Amino acid sequence: MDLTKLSKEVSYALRHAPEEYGLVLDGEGFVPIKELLDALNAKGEYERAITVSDLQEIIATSSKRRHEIVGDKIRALYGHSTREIIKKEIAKPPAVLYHGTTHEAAKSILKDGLKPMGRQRVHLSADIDTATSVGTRRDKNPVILEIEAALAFDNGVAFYKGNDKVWLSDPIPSHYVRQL
Ligand code: HQG
Repeated sequence: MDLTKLSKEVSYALRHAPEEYGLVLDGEGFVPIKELLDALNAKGEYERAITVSDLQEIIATSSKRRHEIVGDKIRALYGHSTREIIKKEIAKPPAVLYHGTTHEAAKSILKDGLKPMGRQRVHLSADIDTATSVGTRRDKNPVILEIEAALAFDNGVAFYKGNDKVWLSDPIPSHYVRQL
């Protein structure tokens, strides 16, 4: 079983295109596991039927905690681009968070601030290593930005927890951002 392919398809369905799978995310981004499995299996693109154990395995073995199972439901923890904004609990962030990006994007961010771009919220990293691996997706020598997260939060910018390494936020004005 190609678990990487499955993980990518689950992310695609739960973050970006639930309607392509006949799924409707609830307010917190959950769908019934059975509906997801039925939709994946109806396409018949895997060597055998996908089971709940396959979903548990991608969650248990992935280096990033992207999905969460609670009871008989599953959701993506971050990354959404669907029109309906997924409800997340506001949480106080640590003093600083990081964002790894390209040289070109960094220039705009230092001028205009961090924007969600194609997703519902800005994505931030809890540490420099995580920000570096996020940035390396697009630039082999990424720029690391440091965000004064607690100060921005105290001044009214909402932050939300994705997982232990990934934080989400509303747009962040540039005066909270500096290049390391
Ligand atoms: C940039 C992956 C110009 C921003 C990762 C980024 C992460 C601006 C791009 C998660 C800008 C958006 C999210 C501005 C922001 N002007 N560019 N004002 N503000 N940007 O992919 O944070 O493996 O939507 O710097 O690891 O790169 O999929 O966000 O380059 O955790 O689980 O706009 O996705 O996780 O790109 O990555 P993205 P991201 P997974």
